[in-house]
Amino acid sequence: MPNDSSSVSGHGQTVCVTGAGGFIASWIVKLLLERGYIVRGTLRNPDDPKNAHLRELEGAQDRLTLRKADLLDFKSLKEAINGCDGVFHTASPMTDDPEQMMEPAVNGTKNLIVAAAEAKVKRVVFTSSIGTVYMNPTRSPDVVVDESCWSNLEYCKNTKNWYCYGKTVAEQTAWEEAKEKGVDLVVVNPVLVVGPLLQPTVNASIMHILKYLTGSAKTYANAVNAYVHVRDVALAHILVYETPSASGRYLCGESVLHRGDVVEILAKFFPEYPIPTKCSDEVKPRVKPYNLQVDNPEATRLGRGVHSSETVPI
Ligand SMILES: NC(=O)c1ccc[n+]([C@@H]2O[C@H](COP(=O)([O-])OP(=O)(O)OC[C@H]3O[C@@H](n4cnc5c(N)ncnc54)[C@H](OP(=O)(O)O)[C@@H]3O)[C@@H](O)[C@H]2O)c1
Ligand SMILES: *[C@@H]1O[C@H](CO)[C@@H](O)[C@H](O)[C@H]1NC(C)=O
Ligand SMILES: CC(=O)N[C@H]1CO[C@H](CO)[C@@H](O)[C@@H]1O
Repeated sequence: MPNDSSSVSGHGQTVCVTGAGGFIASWIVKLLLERGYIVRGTLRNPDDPKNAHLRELEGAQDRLTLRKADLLDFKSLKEAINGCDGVFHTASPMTDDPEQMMEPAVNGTKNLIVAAAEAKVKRVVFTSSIGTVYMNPTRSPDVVVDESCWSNLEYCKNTKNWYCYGKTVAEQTAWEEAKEKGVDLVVVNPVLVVGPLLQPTVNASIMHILKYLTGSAKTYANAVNAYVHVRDVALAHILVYETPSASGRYLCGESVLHRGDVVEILAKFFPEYPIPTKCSDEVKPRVKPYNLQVDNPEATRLGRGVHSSETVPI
């Protein structure tokens, strides 16, 4: 979008993106560079070839620097954030192993907010998840899932859903710490994110689709997920950063699909691939889609629901 007047909205501002080489973060970095921002990306290992794509992005040569930082190393975070106007905190483990999940997600987020407070940044945008919103077995099916919903920690624990547990505690920690330290925090809660990869390595949410194309999944689950395009997620992060009145949480989702619908879409676009046609659960009734709030006026104003030209979920 080089001719778009918004393409220079970031002119002169320096922002930090944590975990810059990840699936979503790489798109955030790309769009920030397109909009004229000076970007500092943090990585645990800047020299790892899996991060080389960042240096190839348009504008990267002049306006992207990569810093080594670990979420559990406060000093490294502080150094990366010092001098920044804003921070996009996207780095997080995506795993159901509680030992790998909790400390980087929770202590790391706390470190990040404290470092942002000390550096007096104008705003922190935190990448949370639908996982902090919808894990609640007592919600009745007709209730609209929106930004007011919170996952039930006991339920996450009992179902060993440590990713949702960790993200929920991390988001709660972010809110508490931001309030205490006077940090302007805005949260984006994406649903399952799909779309083109900028990075060379496969990531967890891409695996969700890829397993149906490679033949490694012989059947599909009797399950429902909400999906959103990665470019829309990246844009939502930037719009909540740029909109002074933005506050609170922003669910970022487009459609709610049964896995049967997903494999049908894939089969239409990729008939040559071994896409499963059978559900793994032929006994229970087909799980019903949940009622996701995708078009509240505030978020629409911020550009959520901006549809990309590429809507194929791969
Ligand atoms: N993909 C989805 O469907 C989805 C949906 C909702 C929310 N989210 C959230 O979006 C964010 C990014 O997800 P993604 O899909 O882009 O995942 P991803 O590609 O796996 O990226 C995650 C990034 O976090 C970094 N990271 C992981 N553990 C870390 C640690 N201990 N210290 C420092 N950095 C660490 C990784 O850096 P290294 O290269 O150093 O490993 C990686 O760059 C996460 O916060 C995730 O919870 C994702
Ligand atoms: C993480 O935070 C908990 C609770 O504040 C603390 O007990 C633990 O030592 C911290 N871990 C690290 C690695 O900082
Ligand atoms: C499932 C999977 O392959 N996850 C990978 C997602 O990407 C990060 C690095 O960006 C890897 O560390 C994960 O193993």
